[in-house]
Amino acid sequence: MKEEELPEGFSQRPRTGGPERVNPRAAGVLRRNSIESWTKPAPTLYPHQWSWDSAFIALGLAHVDNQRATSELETLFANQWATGKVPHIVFNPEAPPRSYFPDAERWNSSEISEDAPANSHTSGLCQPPVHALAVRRIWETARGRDEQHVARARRFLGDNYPRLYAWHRYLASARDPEGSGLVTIYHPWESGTDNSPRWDAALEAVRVGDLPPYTRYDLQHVTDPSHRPTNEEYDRYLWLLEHLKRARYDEAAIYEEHPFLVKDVLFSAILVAANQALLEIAEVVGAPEEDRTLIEAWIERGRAGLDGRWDPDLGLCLDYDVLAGRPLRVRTIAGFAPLIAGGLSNERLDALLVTLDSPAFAGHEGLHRPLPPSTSPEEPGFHPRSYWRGPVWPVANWLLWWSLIRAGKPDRAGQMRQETLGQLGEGGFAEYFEPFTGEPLGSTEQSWTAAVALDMLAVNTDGSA
Ligand code: 9WN
Repeated sequence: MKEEELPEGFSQRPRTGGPERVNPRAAGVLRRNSIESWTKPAPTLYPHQWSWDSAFIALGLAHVDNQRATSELETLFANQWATGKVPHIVFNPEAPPRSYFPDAERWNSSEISEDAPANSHTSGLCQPPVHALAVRRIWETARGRDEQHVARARRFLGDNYPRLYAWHRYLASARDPEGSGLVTIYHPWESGTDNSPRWDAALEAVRVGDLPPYTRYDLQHVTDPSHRPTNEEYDRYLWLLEHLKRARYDEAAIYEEHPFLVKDVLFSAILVAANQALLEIAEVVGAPEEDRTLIEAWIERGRAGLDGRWDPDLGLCLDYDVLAGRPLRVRTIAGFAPLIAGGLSNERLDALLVTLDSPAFAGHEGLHRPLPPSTSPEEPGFHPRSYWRGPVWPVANWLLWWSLIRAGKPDRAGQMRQETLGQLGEGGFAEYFEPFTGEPLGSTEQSWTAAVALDMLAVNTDGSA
């Protein structure tokens, strides 16, 4: 059942009462953060284009302004590397000086690597591949509208299918030389869950050497520095960047000597879900049969890889430290990866639902709302106010909500939606929320928070748009 139709464009009539009132405000956040063809993740903290933020933003925009949703992704994909990698940041030349660090100069990717786009500046990392999910949403929301809309969306799919395919092929090959079905990340920033305790053990093993001096600018944009990663974490983040530069961003060289190589289960699960979307897109554009066969193989391999990382005692899936040769045994929302990848046995699905509603997550006593903290409050690394160490992230709730619908659990999905929208109605479109008080933290007016609200409001209970 649709809550209600969203009016065209951004100018929407304000509503009152209930979670639905987030709708016009959500569209307003995206409008205010919008810069020509793309959207800043937040007004000041993040002044450039971020990869997975843009994918979520496009997903939300698909319900409001389908054409603007396509330009969001086109802008990002125009900066794809020759290897197929979609960079995690595309730098905005108009951003105020000293507004974000590491900046384009520190990454220096177009100078260092022939694979980087020559006429723009990007980071040398990537982020989880949510993009195909957004492209599919653009198609779903265009279908059934006038011919012009449908034709434009079909063209967009045709133009972007090869880019998506190259992106997924890069992840399935350069990032998985072992053929394990799991993606290797080179930096916690690639996971999108930067300072999660998932990475503590692997990061501790990284010895920081002679690090060129730097100044953090992120701390100017938050009310309390303890919400952001610590200086020690930043030193390690910057040291890993120096390593990547020394390897000239060359995949084989990185794999030889990089001190942080981790199989990320959340990233890998998103790739499986994105490959399912890519299969549907391949169908629409009439892609060659061999592409589809390969995509199907990636899906199967990804699910098998996740299956191999299942921890029956925790009822969760665990990341794997390639260099140390051991699983990273920390309970975080990433552990729900198999739910996102889909195709589960009833037994595995039930086990995941039990964990989700257990005291380790959404069933923890004293939570402001029954929403899963990013890190389990039962973990020693939990911190209720620090970034990915405990706060509730609406974008993570979206991933679980959407996966629950796909898993045939509409009631549990409905509760997740209701609580998430309720939280936003109460605290606004913050980047993340304190799990025990519901206090909004990090950046206010965070674009992807607004975008997932738009999607949650517009999508039917069976997941169709
Ligand atoms: C580093 C933009 C990004 C998100 C990430 C989130 C945070 C950056 C930072 O902000 O990361 O990439 O400076 O902390 O962790 O998921 O894409 O919103």
